[in-house]
Amino acid sequence: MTTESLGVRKDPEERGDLWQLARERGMSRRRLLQLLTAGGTAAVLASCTGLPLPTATLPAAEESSAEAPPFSKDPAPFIELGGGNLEARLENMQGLITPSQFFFVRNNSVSLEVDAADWRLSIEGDAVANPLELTYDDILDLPSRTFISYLECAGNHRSMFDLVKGQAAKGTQWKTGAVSNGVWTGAAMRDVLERAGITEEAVSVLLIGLDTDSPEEGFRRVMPVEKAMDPDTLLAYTLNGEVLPRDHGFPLRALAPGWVGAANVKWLGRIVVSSKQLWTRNNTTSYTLIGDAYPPVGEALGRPLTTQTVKSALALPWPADLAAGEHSLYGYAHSPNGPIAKVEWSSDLGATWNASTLEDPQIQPDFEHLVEVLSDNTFKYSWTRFSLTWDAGPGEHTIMTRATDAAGNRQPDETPFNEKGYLFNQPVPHPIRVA
Ligand SMILES: Nc1nc2c(c(=O)[nH]1)N[C@H]1C(S)=C(S)[C@@H](COP(=O)(O)O)O[C@H]1N2
Ligand SMILES: [Mo]
Repeated sequence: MTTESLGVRKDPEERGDLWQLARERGMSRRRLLQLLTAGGTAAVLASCTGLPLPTATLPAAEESSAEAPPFSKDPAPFIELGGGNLEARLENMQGLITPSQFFFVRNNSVSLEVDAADWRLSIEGDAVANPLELTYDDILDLPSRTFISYLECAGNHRSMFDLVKGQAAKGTQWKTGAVSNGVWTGAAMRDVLERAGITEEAVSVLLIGLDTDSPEEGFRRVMPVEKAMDPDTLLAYTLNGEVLPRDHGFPLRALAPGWVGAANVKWLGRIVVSSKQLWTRNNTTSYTLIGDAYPPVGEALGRPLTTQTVKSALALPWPADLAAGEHSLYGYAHSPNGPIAKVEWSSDLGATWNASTLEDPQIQPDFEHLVEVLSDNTFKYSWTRFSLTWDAGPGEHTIMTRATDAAGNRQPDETPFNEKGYLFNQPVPHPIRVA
């Protein structure tokens, strides 16, 4: 995949490409982000074009109303499931990248409002020699990486335990929209851990969010040191080229490509590096596979989740209503183990399977400019868009899709039940009514 195949480059000013314009005018990424945070696009353009600048330093604390709304984005385009959850409608996504306004949200409490000027990230624990406190600017000053990654809640497809297997699992009844695909920029978590003098004794890295209303003080999730030190595990501060939205963890979140959504801690405030295996609610009773198929590990009631599994879904409403005749249907497939090799589809509940077409990574024009700052692993963690052609006759139908990744992992015929309904990945029979 080369950048040429992604489309013709236009003049950055003409296509409103802030990042490239800023780069051409010699503006540092740090300055760009400061301006974006403080005054949005207008502030960056003013600075690039030499117009008088709004007095923009770091964000002035917004006047906080008595009760902050649970989300900063408009919930209208989403399926609202109650609590802190906004389920994405895959049919809203017209290309590879999920625009922020359609990106799913999963909060155990509410979207926090954090002032970057007061915010600090502390790195502490018995397995760091040099505990640190970093400011937002310190993080922006570190070398950055940019790539596309999907982010999926471990509970995505949970309602299928009930709808498909007739055995309901506890938790938010997501259908297929607790997943989205974004372009992320951040510092490598590894660089920060190394600055703090991480020692050879390190075993567990505990990430703690600033949420105070979540079931335990700060949303916390333990990551093994190997994943924390993976160069692609980020402390992310932009999504789709814009300052990380409040709903997605401003000013800083963890991005753990391929791992369960819960590992991607938002509004990150503390990192504790420990020489012992740590256990908290979120790797003992939550975000843990509990059931007959999953013998308990350590202090957990089952097997703590790590990576997601290979999955696919159609980008259609549930149920979908179509007119009779030939249709091109689209969907998305993803795996934590590299690219998708094939997606098959079945209109007879899996008796026979047909090949679907894997689309080239189509970056929508709005996001094309970001590709220029991308690297070798630009698409490594991206989902894949696929299409199939179906001749729809009147009546009630289902279409199932089944993905196989490059490592040969295929969606299984059966996902064993687990109490909290994580990682359902057997093919989903998508209901379609044809009139
Ligand atoms: N601080 C904090 N981080 C969090 C959560 C949370 O409730 N609080 N939810 C987690 C879960 S369960 C998921 S699936 C992802 C969702 O990320 P998104 O809302 O940006 O899509 O965030 C994770 N990070
Ligand atoms: Mo999640």
